Amino acid sequence: MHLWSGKVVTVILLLALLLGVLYYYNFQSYRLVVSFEQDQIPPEGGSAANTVITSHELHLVAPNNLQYKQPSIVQGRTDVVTVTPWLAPVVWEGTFNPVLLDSIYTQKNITIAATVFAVGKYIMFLKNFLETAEQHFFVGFKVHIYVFTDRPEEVPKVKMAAGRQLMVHSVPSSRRWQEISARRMELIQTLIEEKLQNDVDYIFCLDVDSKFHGRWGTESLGGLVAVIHPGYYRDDRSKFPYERRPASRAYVAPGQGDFYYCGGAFGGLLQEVHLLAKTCRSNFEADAKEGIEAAWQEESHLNRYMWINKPSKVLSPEYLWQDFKSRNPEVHIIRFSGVVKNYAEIRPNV
Ligand code: UD2
Repeated sequence: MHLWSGKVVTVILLLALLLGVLYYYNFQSYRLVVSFEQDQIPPEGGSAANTVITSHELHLVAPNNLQYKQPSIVQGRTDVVTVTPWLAPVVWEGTFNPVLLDSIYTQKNITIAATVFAVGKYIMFLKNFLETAEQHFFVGFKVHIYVFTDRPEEVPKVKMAAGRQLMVHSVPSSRRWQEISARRMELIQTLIEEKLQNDVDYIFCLDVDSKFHGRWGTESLGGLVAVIHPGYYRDDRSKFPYERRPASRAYVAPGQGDFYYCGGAFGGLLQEVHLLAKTCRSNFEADAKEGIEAAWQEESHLNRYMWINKPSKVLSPEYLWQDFKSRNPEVHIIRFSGVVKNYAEIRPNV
């Protein structure tokens, strides 16, 4: 009898212990989620991929003493469209308040990565790119610039502000410019997987033969961010240089597609850009196995991707103009633009 009641007590104690463990486990996971949302600090060991969406994208907290111009919903830009049909903002000068946005994102303590490829003679563009990035690209924020080059010894020394860093990665050269340009997707995918997961919140992938002229900052942050190509934004989509062969994985059929986006600038949250790079790379490689190279290499694959996976923020051509074009009246400011270059002189092939 005594032995039997002892066993009952042991079973009850074990059950109580089990319930206690279960309760603690549930409570802990709840606490981690809630505390992260409140404090905007990732739970220890939590990857940026899990945490960024809740903190950086959905919860925008402004300092309560900030003074700024009253916003209006009846006055503003009327000469351009500022929202896509899927309700993503299209960023033009005059549609955002930089002081308000910077104060919101400063509190989040974010880090922004940028990738830039300078292979072969394209190294000549790097100095200007880096120097102007110091003046205009996310000034006052933590910025990590990743340079990919086959000439690491020729990377210029550019003085960078506190919190800004330059990382140089060696990559092989190629005899075809098309391959250099297209291989960027693979290298961006690998960089994110191997180096950036826990250090960076957002990433932008930019062409090196370009320079900054005006602010490119927190207004450009978003989940998946695309830039409208300056050469086609007034055209009918039948004129867009999409890949038109159905056999290619970059194919966009006549009558389809939203805008024509640049291959020279895109970005967003780390996990979104990872998915984009991985998908474009695998489609590019699958095409190559069948002897197909899309009309504009990875730019064609990016356009196909962005048609299916709508960007959550679209940057106007202010964010990638071309120096050989005169400025159109709706473009109030040129923030970043491609320099004029002699293709025959700088590319390894024509
Ligand atoms: C367009 C796109 C570019 C890419 C390409 C199609 C814009 C402004 N540019 O530009 O991003 O999608 O079409 O493949 O949207 N590079 C080197 N060394 C080379 C060749 C290229 O480093 O020998 C790198 C460099 O970072 C350069 C980028 O690849 O900025 C794109 O090459 P490009 O500028 O020659 O391509 P382009 O002008 O046809």
